[in-house]
Amino acid sequence: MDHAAAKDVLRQVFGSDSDDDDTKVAYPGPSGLKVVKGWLCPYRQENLLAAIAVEEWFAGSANQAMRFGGFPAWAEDLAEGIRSHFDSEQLAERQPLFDQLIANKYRPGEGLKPHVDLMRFQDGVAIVSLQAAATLSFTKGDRRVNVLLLPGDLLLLEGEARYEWMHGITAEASQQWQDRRVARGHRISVTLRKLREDVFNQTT
Ligand SMILES: O=C(O)CCC(=O)C(=O)O
Repeated sequence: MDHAAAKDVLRQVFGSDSDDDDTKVAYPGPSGLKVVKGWLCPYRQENLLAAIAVEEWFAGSANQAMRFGGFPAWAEDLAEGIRSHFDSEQLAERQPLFDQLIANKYRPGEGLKPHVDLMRFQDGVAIVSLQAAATLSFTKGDRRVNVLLLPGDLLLLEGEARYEWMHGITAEASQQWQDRRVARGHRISVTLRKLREDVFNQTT
């Protein structure tokens, strides 16, 4: 997404194209849920999308790609950039920080079933959001917290947010977020996780 397109998304969602808010947002609700808004500038988003395109993961009708270990160099760089944003010291020092990558491609209106990430993965999950806005809904019983993700945002899940709340995306052409509808576009996300050591040892 070029800079003008990124500003269009911001204008559409916020009625303003100001993109200088790079604060880390902690949401009421699940502890351990954090969004680093505008983590990737439009230039870096563009480079990341170009690197993903080179992988040809989404050739044909594929809408998901999964890699274990042996990340391409761009994904190693991406992972290292995330490290300092985790709160726990253990995550800040984990080597490697991640060994599994999933890239998901959503067409406008496509959703993601609410789920808790599989227990075979350790704590500390990161999701990089690209190309279009989407609202990720976190639910626990009758509690619900909607998190708007814009292109370039980084979502971090630790502790309660990772283990006790489900997250998913409603399958709607536009989603309600606060007092407005946010149109869905073609979106790509990159999820990074690390297998538990005991699971890793069984599979290698
Ligand atoms: O696309 C997203 O933002 C969420 C991805 C996700 O939850 C997953 O890959 O398990």
